Amino acid sequence: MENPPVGIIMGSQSDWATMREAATLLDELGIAYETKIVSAHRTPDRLWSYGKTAADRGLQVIIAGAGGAAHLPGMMASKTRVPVIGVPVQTKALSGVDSLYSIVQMPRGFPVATMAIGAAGAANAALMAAGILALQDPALATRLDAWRDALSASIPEEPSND
Ligand code: RP5
Repeated sequence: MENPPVGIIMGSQSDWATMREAATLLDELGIAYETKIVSAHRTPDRLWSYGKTAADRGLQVIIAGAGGAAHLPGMMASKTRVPVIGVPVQTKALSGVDSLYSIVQMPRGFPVATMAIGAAGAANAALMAAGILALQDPALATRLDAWRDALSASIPEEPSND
């Protein structure tokens, strides 16, 4: 799709193993997206131009994952009014608490909707994006409701010994 509604961006190729969880869920829900490596530290000009053009290109939600000194989601939020959902990538040294703290504590005026650390956070970022888009898209709302119902139905009422 030429102008997808969702952008999945990440600070490094090494983040893709985590951010793929978001992509997989968007695929399941039939939501088009683009994926880009955009580093706040290594490619600041790329970050600048991505943020500057995001709204005009038709992006409606940006999912931004980064680890360590994870400035990407916050910097992106400072460059665009398109809602940014931040995913703290789990790190080896500090288990992703560094990523979480780098993303979550934004100053007033430039919010980042921060998810859980790691794969669950990436998946939830996609579901959050779906919920936002579903506000204006009844067919997507139906698919999202069905996805949620299926998840609920898959949870057994009692624990098993297997
Ligand atoms: C961050 O540094 C990236 O988001 C990544 O999580 C972390 C490590 O990057 P690599 O050294 O693996 O490229 O900018």
